[in-house]
Amino acid sequence: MHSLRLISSSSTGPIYRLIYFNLKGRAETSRMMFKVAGVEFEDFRIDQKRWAEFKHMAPQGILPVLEVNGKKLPQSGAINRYIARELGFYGCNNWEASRIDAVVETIGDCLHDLDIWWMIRDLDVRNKLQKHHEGKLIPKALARLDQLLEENSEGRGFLVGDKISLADIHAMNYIHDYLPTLHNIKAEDSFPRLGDHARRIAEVSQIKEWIKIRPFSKF
Ligand SMILES: N[C@@H](CCC(=O)N[C@@H](CS)C(=O)NCC(=O)O)C(=O)O
Repeated sequence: MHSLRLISSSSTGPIYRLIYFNLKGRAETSRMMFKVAGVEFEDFRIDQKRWAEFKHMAPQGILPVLEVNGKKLPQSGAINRYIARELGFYGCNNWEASRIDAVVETIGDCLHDLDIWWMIRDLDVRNKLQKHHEGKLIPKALARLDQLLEENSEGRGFLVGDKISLADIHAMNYIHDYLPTLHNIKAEDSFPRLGDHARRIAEVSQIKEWIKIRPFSKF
């Protein structure tokens, strides 16, 4: 993305630029970690209509890309973990980091399936897959998340350990945004503990403020 304008920062830390479309999608968890940590980053959004001009500059021809002092990192999972490690959202030890991974992977199972669904053009197949996804896969994934939550402080605190992590923010985005918007599913109807967790995370002051002011996008 070298042709994009240079950014400046008054801080002495790394200069971060997160490049994505005007979507929450695969970048919102990263954005929220920056916000909660109070670390400056450039939230660079490419107009999808102009994507062809920029695509060749993205390392894998896809977004998001995180630039750290001009170096480019692709893949949202890697970006999330990089930010989580740098800014303290990846637990206190290897065990906690791996439990955080377990949460992210549980959500990843659903998102992977969603990717396949998006690509299917045959309406009949698409509807069948959607029914399976919403009727079977999502409830199973929510039950697994609920169990992970219950195993940590009986579900009254965070998903892992005793402070907010990548797991909490990622799960909140999935439950708070993806499920109601894309599937018309309210997790709290069947899993009140998970719904309560998402509500509490969305109430964290920096997240609450960001949700209020962030650029509008449906997904
Ligand atoms: N596994 C990648 C997938 C990235 C991906 O598919 N990004 C989409 C937007 S959500 C994209 O860049 N599409 C444009 C294209 O493929 O040209 C990740 O998680 O970052």
